[in-house]
Amino acid sequence: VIPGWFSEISPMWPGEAHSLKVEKILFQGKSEYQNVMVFQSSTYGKVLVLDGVIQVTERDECAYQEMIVHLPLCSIPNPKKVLVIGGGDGGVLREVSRHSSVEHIDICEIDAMVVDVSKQFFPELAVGYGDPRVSLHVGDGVAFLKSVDEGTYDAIIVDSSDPIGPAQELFEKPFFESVAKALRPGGVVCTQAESIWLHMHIIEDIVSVCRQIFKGSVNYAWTTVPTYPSGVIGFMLCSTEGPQVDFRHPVNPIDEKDEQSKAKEPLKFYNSEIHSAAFCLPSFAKRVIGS
Ligand code: AAT
Repeated sequence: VIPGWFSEISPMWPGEAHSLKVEKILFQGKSEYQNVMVFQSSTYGKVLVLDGVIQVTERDECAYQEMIVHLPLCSIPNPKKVLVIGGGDGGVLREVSRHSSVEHIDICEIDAMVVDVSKQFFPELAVGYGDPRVSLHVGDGVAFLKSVDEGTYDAIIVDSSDPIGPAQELFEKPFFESVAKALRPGGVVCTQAESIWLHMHIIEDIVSVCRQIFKGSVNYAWTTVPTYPSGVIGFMLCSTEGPQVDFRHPVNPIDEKDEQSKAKEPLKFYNSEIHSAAFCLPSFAKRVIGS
């Protein structure tokens, strides 16, 4: 450990630890679920850390939040009801609200401290809570989904932390079964699905579970996020039986009109070309995941 630097150390990426220079620690607390820390870094803006793992930095959050939202929502016509699991910082909400077809957004985040800290230190993420279509539910995503009526959502976005700690069950088969039930026919889910450089075994398990459960499409996509372990992170995208979804060819491009009507900052990362490109996998990953 280098004095004055934050190093991200975890058994999920043994033998390596990405480090950021710390200018100032802004918040340290312990919630019912995890240790919460916010610091000002020298080169990535403010950083949110949960149990020692980087969740968001101001500089590169766009690459993750825009992709985890627009990959699923641009793949179906007219998404109306959307559920977000995790994502307490509000960044995913900010992106969902760019879609003018959306009528209602539920978010189920387990940790109220993440929501409060984001409102205090990350106004550009927490701005997502200002949309009147949003309802916040503080609780476990697994339990929340069990209480949802069948066929409720057009899209479910699982913006979850890593499978050590409160997010563990969000990577398991029963959870994916309840996701599939909560979706309408031809509805879509996009889940945080770790790194092809570090977690091929986890990805392989998720893919095999999803192939059993989702009778529409099952695809893996990825993006670059410099402050996530190995600098890349992926998403599992699946659709339920019903109207066919071709994730590689977005049918609902996000256009200027949608963005301007909400007076938002323009998209920084996502566009239709990067959408299609995100599904092209390196050969070593393609061999395990399939196409
Ligand atoms: N958009 C920021 C990226 C995240 S945040 C993940 C969120 O999931 C956290 O706020 C955490 O409190 C919440 N969470 C964890 N478990 C549950 C659960 N069971 N139900 C609801 N919310 C939960 C992801 C960062 C990825 C890091 C990659 N190394």
